[in-house]
Amino acid sequence: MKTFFHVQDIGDLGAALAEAKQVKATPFAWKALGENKTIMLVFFNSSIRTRLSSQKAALNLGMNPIVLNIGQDSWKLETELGVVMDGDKSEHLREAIPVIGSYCDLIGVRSFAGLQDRAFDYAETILRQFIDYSGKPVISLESATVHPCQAFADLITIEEYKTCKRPKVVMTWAPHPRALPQAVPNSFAEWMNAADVDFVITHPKGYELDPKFVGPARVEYDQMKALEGADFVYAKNWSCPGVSCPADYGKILSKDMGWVVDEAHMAVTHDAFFMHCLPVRRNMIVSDAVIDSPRSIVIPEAANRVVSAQVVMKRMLESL
Ligand code: AN0
Ligand code: CP
Repeated sequence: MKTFFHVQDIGDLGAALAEAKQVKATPFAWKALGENKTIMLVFFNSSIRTRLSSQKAALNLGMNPIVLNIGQDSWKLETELGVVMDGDKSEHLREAIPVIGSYCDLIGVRSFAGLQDRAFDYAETILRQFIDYSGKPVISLESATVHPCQAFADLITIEEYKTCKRPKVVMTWAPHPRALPQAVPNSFAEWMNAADVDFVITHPKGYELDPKFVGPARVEYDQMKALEGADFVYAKNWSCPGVSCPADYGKILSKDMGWVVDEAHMAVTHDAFFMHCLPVRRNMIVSDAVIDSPRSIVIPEAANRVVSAQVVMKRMLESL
């Protein structure tokens, strides 16, 4: 595997889930695979889970992780081509990426959407440069439009907790005070469409995700109707994807607190499990009662981030 970006990169999902189960049961069985190998984890944005789970996954495989926080302990990097670099950016990605690539065997990159320019974000302009200029396999650790390590961990978690063959999984938008990217809902939709689940997306009008991620999923604008009979409720905020109105890209269109997932919402489900990728704002996205309930699986979901990262790194090491 040379890139981990879309669900297709992992190939057959049944095989990937079986491998995840094996990796979870015997995490240290491939210690020799990563010997004398280095992964560079490049962060343009904050993280707890991605940073720590990626380092842990690398260590489980016997690999050396190095973390680089851009702009804090590195030079500030220019990302756009053709600009006169007379501002605060000291170096261009065009030099920095091949240099980083020369020090490692694999690269992981976290680079959120800027939410200013839809075309720049949806072309994955920064991640593409890492793929093109590093000469090394590249993992998206949440880039402008996707968060595949999260979606893979979510799928592993659903597989572990489901009690019927084809569970109903509902992804619901929820309010948030800041404009957030669409990467998490885009990837979750992409992975759920590829998995054997009954998948429904619910959000207020104007929050339609890009059709290439929605695929054949059902979209239901009535949140309560969508949640009826759900086995899993996956909450997430996202800003306007700018599909029907490009001028609204990255904007907050609603702060309707009626969408906060509380006990009244969970009551119409099939005793659903509650999921969220974290970090989560309590009583904005989900009520204390729901996230503290025994049906909340946000912690095991986060724990599975080590498993998804380890399967991806293992496959990349095997194909070096
Ligand atoms: C980020 C987002 O919504 O994309 C990261 C989630 C994993 N969330 C925040 O910035 C709060
Ligand atoms: N879920 C997730 O990616 O969390 P972090 O932003 O803390 O890495």
